[in-house]
Amino acid sequence: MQELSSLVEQALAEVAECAGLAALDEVRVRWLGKKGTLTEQLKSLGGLPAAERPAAGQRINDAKARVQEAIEARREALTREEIERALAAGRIDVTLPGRGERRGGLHPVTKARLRIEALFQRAGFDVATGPEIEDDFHNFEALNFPPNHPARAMHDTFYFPDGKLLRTHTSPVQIRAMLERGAPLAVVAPGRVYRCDSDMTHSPMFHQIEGLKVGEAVSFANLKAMLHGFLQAFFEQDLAMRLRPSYFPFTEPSAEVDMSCVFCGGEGCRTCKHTGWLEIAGCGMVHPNVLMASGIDAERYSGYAFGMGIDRLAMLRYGVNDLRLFFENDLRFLEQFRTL
Ligand code: 2U9
Repeated sequence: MQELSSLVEQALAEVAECAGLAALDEVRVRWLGKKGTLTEQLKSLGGLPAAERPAAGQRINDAKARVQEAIEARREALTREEIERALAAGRIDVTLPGRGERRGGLHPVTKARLRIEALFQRAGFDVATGPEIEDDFHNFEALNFPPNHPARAMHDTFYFPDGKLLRTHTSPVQIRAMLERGAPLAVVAPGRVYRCDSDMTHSPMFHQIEGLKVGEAVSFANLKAMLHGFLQAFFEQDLAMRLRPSYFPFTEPSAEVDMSCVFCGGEGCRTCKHTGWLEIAGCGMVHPNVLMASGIDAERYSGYAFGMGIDRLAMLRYGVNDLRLFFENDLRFLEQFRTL
């Protein structure tokens, strides 16, 4: 009896001293395991007189239960301590500043578009946008393309089964603007346009910006001055500009716009194919049929219009020699425009 209670005290002292779960388990095995000190006590019961065995067995089992209980309590305490330690070690200070993720940049075509828009806004133009899925009226008919006219074939249109189409130019935006706002009016319409055409220098989707000014004495001279001023501002250099007669169904007269080469200044180089000139835009006086289709009195009002490719303007301004670079989204290319 005396011996058992001193064994229990010794076991409890060892349990209390355990500093970790592994040590605690060693103590458990030493006292309560198959060959543990207290378990061995039960085995020695056989040496007692039969009358004493039940009481002695009871005392030994009580002793084992006390030690078992102490081990469980200690295990719980140690586990909690371990969790506390792990939490303290892994604590995240949410008030620390971030790691400085690098900021992204705008796509060069977007940069060019914003720059062009800002220049025209400064000259009194509003920026207008419209749907990329259009109908025949806004994309062709109102722009004086007669049905089955060969000029429609020039546009290599993507059609939907229901007769709708992907706009081949941003001109329908300006038809909508005239129908909604009437004259006088000055808008630029930037956006994606689509033509079923793809090679080294043509993408089936490209970006255009068109301008339209309608008013009471809008002249071809006004058009020429606006375009020349725009090109010099956009390229930030003195440029020569020339017009060559052309044909578009929606303008009359019509012209192609060339500017002196921004790379060689007109001397002749690879970019301008040794001509000294770069084709940069198309323009003309809005055809009276177009004004009338848009509800504008063509006797009272005249208008000029122009169109140019934003991708091409971006290539020339940023010195990009391959159109496809704009559509591949290769970060090694795009990162060079982060701060531009
Ligand atoms: C309305 C009336 C007239 C817009 C114009 C051009 C000439 C032109 C091309 C330039 C390069 C398209 O991107 S490109 O391939 N554009 O040559 N565009 S006049 O004339 C309009 C527009 C809207 C209501």
